[in-house]
Amino acid sequence: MARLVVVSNRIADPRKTAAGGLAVALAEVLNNTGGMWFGWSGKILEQPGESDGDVKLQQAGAVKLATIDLTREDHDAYYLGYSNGVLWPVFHYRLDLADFDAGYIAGYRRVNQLFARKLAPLLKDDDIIWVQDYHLIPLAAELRALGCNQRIGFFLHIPLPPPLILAAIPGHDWLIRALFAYDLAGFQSKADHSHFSEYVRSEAHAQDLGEGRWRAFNRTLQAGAYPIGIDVEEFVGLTEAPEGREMYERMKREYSRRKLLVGVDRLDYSKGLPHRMRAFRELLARNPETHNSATLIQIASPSREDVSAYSDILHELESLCGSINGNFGELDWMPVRYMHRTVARARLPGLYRASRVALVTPLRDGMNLVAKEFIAAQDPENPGVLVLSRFAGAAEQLREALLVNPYDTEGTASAIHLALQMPLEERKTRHQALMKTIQKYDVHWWCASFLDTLAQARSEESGTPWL
Ligand code: ADQ
Repeated sequence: MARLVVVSNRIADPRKTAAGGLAVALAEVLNNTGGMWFGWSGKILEQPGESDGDVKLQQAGAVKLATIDLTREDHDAYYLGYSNGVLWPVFHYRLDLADFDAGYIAGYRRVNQLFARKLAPLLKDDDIIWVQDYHLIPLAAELRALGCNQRIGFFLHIPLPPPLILAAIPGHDWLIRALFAYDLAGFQSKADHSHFSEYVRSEAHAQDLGEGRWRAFNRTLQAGAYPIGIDVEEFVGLTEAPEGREMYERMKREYSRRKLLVGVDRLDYSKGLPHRMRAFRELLARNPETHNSATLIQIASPSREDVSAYSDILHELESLCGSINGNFGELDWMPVRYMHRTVARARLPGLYRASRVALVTPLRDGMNLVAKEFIAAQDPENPGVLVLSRFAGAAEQLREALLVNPYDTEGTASAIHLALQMPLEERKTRHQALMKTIQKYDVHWWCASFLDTLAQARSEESGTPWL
């Protein structure tokens, strides 16, 4: 079996349970193949001119962890600038939030070259390389330029927008050309995959070879949709573990007279948090019987606080929660409990299970794993209801959720109302169907289906005509 090498911006130590489903699933494959995980250490070198340093190698069970440090200048241009100031907003359809500073792309290219330079000497000829996410789109092209001929796959965890949005990025043609250095490019949804197909057909004049294969820039690329899942078994296990149970009991005790609604997100403008609050406010305004009987717990973990669009969303959310509580709250009831923090992973399932409704209403999301975790944590005999944005990748699979348009405040409020009142039988039927889907398409399916295709996919040419 060939060795798997995973490359991502940050790496997670697979021995730590806090690492989450993706790290656990990747660790499993990495373990089986004695693989390696390569990425940024998270450390920033403050002194200008400090060397880009050596690769730090660490053994975590059968898996080798290889990390490098970044200089402040590189980190700011590559990570804050190009990755999170250009690619993240544009790929989430937010051209208004993109900052096309010309210096960023040079930093992005520099760090991808650095990754390639540090990784290449560690590779064996028959390794299979799997690159994760938007930070590293040109990595395969940089590796090819150094003579690496291994099979290389790429998976995009965030959405890919339609061609006319993508084309707003100066240098968009360079980015997509760089994708052709891979043997396989995977997307979260059929919609994202079809945006890719439309782009390469219309902008790159690629030849359609059928079944997701494209020919352009003297290369052949296989593309497809590989929706990511969660480790359902692991999550059900966490629900039944002492910490999960304890959290569940506590929430049930605390909210015994009320129905709980829950939202769990990174504090990111793509997650539609202010829109969600406005829909909840509408629910309270239109349905007086919900006063005193429904409480929304919103947990938003701090994220990318040194990018300015993120501090704006924080203030907007705080002010909306404050005004809802101010206008509707009673001495013994606060409609919204908002917490700006991360909840320990072991406690999330208890919170999900104690909630009657989950609000997963992003304006755009590659997939959204919270939706799947909520389903996995429910009691099948008395399950809660998932209110899900049609603009989350997960909506393509989770058809039995209550699908909403988060921009439609009244429509979302009505769906929340419906969810709060849904009879047990309907809740059970919907939950059964949703559970079946997340079990079938779990994280192990995701890993295996991507890697099986990658093992078959091979571009017919090597060389580097695209750089
Ligand atoms: P994210 O945007 O980070 O990921 P998501 O999939 O919703 O989004 O969540 C990732 C994980 O973080 C989940 O396991 C969740 O439980 C956890 N999490 C989120 N907020 C938390 C909080 N406040 N406290 C504790 N844990 C929290 C990107 C894409 C997604 C895609 C994933 C995986 O944006 O669309 O689903 O990658 O591909």
